[in-house]
Amino acid sequence: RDLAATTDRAATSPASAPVQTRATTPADGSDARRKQYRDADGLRVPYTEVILDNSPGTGAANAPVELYDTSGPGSDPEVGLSPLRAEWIAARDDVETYAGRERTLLDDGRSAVRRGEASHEWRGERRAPLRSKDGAVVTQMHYARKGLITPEMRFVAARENCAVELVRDEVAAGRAIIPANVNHPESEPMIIGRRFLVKVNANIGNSAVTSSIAEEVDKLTWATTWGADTVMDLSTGDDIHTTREWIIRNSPVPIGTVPIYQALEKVNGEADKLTWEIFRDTVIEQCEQGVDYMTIHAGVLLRYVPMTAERITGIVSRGGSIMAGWCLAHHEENFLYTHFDELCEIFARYDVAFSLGDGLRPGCTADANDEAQLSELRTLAELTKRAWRFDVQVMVEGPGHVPLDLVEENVRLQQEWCDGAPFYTLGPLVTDVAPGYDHITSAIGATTIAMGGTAMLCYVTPKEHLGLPNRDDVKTGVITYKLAAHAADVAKRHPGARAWDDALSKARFEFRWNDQFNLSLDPDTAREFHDESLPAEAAKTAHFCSMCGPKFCSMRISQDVRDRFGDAGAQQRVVSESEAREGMQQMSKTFVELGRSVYVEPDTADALATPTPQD
Ligand code: IRN
Ligand code: FE2
Repeated sequence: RDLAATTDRAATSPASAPVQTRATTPADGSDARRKQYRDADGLRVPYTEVILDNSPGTGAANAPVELYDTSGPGSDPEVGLSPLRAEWIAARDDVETYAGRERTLLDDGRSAVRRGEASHEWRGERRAPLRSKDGAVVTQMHYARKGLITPEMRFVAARENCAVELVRDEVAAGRAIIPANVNHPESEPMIIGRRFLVKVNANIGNSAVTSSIAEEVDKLTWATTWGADTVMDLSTGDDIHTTREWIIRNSPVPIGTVPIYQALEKVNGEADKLTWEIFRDTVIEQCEQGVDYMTIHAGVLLRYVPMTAERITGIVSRGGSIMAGWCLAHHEENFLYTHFDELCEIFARYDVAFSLGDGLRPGCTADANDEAQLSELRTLAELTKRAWRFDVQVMVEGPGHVPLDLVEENVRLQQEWCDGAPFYTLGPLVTDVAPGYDHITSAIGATTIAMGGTAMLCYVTPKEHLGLPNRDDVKTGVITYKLAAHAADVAKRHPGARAWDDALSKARFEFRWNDQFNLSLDPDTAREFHDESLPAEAAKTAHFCSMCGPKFCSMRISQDVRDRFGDAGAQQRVVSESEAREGMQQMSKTFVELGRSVYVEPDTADALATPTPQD
């Protein structure tokens, strides 16, 4: 095929086709996948556009594909992102800055990155923290329940391609949340709920052995580039506040944290020294910085702790074990539980969402769905309803490690007990025998639980149980979870979800290799794998790949059938019976000539509608 023909789309695509064409597209397709914005009633809503090949011989018109985009507009780490939502927040006229207090970054962090090789100055805008006026409630749930439609809801609806009323109704009912702290105006609103696309969270953060702040910001950007919908900063150790500040200022996605980790740092790691006051102040500090949701392990009740005694792996949650340790040391009820209403009042003033922690989640398949886990879930259900009384948004965290046959029960019980509050699970891993591959053992469980209605999946990287994920692990984790989430969307028949698959399948069938790469979750890897064996540019239009070679390609054979009976890609022409018989005999002959070792995909065999040589 003439490669030059691909350079002028406008001239070659059928005039009547609803295809957006551009004058030139490089043959390697590198410019064909790019970030775009669509205007939704004055809001600039991001998406990834994939322009497809419409040169002659590619079959029917291939309209551009629009994909959900999480990557944000990009930022200089020392300046941060511009505050997209600042005007929306100000226009509601229900928040105020409070005098004399500026972000701690400006007090202790003026020199900012202390750990990286270079020391960087913060050069971005200095904004004082906001909180609601007179203790007012400023949550998206509050507005939704009052029947108000916020720009955040409109933005979400445009991103999800759904009616804004659906967004408002689901948020009002507590079945979805829009994590959107008033102090994180840089974020592009997104929604977590079972009626919407399944979301993926990526955890980053330095720990004891540590990485620099610059590296953590880089991991954030890297994670959102590959599609992370939210990022949790689980940093421990020094510089926790400054690291988080840089992450939030540069994050286009909601940021979550587990504040008990920082509270524990403040008491030098001695859990029994923790107090409600230390914890509360840590929470307020993080609310002021702009953390959008926080994991709160308030369901680890004193009386549940002994239920873990007989387990193989006891308590595996970090937060869970801190709280269990505190409860046992004091022989008192968990202070997160006893002070829960005060937490609700604080969260309501900033619009911070609860992520009710599953501190007693199973840490191995043997411990799944046991009394400790399910008792905690009942308490999380009670706390969900308590938070809703304050109009505070809630999601509920789930396991963990669960054998595949017990996975579905987890989401069923959570949805039933928590009145449909979004479920947010860590995998679950469906077997314990594959360290090094736990992104896969967990993606199996994650797909299943998402298909059952889980709204967000916390990724697991190949380093799970083994070490701190590096950049490659973050990418592998995100891509693995994006495919789990999308597989669930498709299985749920989420409106529009399969269109992406169909576009890629059609590109595959028509040997539009660049289109296949550009439509992939990970175009780089797809292109790299293909080029490993067939690097030549001409191979990007070749009607085979190196897997089967030119002779044995089932896709090519199917195409030949179409060519024989009708125009490729067009509606199949009605053929007379004798014509069909003749064609089938011809194909049968071709098959016999190719030999019995040819493997034909079952669907391809169907498409051929002819006896294979084996028959
Ligand atoms: C998600 C679902 N269940 C647990 N998670 C995540 O686990 C949670 O959101 C946080 O990112 C991480 C650490 O939790 P623990 O170990 O402190 O419970
Ligand atoms: Fe684990």
